[in-house]
Amino acid sequence: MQNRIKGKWTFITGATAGIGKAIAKIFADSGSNLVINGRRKNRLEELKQELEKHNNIEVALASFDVRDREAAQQFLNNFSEPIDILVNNAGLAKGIDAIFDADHEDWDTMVDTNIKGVLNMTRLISPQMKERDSGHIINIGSIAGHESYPGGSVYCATKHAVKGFTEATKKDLHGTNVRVSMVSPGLVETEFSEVRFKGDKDRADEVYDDIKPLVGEDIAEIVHFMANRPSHVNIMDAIVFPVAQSSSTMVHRDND
Ligand code: NDP
Ligand code: 8X3
Repeated sequence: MQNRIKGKWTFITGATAGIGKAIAKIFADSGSNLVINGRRKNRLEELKQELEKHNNIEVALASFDVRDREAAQQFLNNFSEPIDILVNNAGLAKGIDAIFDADHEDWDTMVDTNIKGVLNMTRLISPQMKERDSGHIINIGSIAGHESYPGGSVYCATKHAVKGFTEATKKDLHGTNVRVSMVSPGLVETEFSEVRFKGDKDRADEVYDDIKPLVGEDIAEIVHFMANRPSHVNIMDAIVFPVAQSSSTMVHRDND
């Protein structure tokens, strides 16, 4: 298959774990230079070493919180390479409480990261893409952006926002050659559930008990496929389940 990614610069938010880290690896294997973002700088440094050892690419570290618009702006002011592909992946769920019990701080964290983080990065990077009349913005949405489930009110709302934002961004860039896409996964075994259940590993493991969930690489391959299409091909969205899942709430366990 033709490699259209080699030599490009790909900016991946949330590359310290899970789906983002898997995207970094697969893009590095295709020879894309990378900007890897996340708050845990030590993890970014380890990943940079690993990626540069096995691939002939440049890797830049962007250790900032995507909620921090000034930090993002400052990084980009000092970064002179053009960003060809922006993967807005950083995101999280906090808690699984019903709306009448949910925690305000959890809401703020989800809304500020999953919505405003994506807005911040897109606002900062899309002008250079528009100016060059080329580029690709790929947002990681969720099945929670297509349907809703109890206990997911705010998380689902943020991912519905990502869907709306992705579609509106495509329309804002109508008539240019900048592509805008989204991937909407179901259950992927990453650190996601540990973060949602605030470090309760047993509860997190239960989410993936008795099923074969997706893994980060499954989603990374789809992001890579989207980015590697010919420049006239714009995939808008891909909903991806493990075969054992048929909706947010329909999950077939081996012992069912
Ligand atoms: P992980 O918890 O494994 O990874 C989340 C990544 O996001 C980490 O690298 C984390 O880095 C980063 N991140 C979180 N908050 C911030 C922030 N404020 N600023 C910068 N980086 C941040 O989860 P996943 O890999 O599963 O999640 C990736 C995306 O996929 C999310 O948007 C999630 O909503 C979405 N998704 C996940 C699904 C799943 O079942 N796992 C299904 C559908 C969608 P650090 O902590 O170092 O900042
Ligand atoms: C993460 C998948 O089903 O927990 O977006 O909302 S789910």
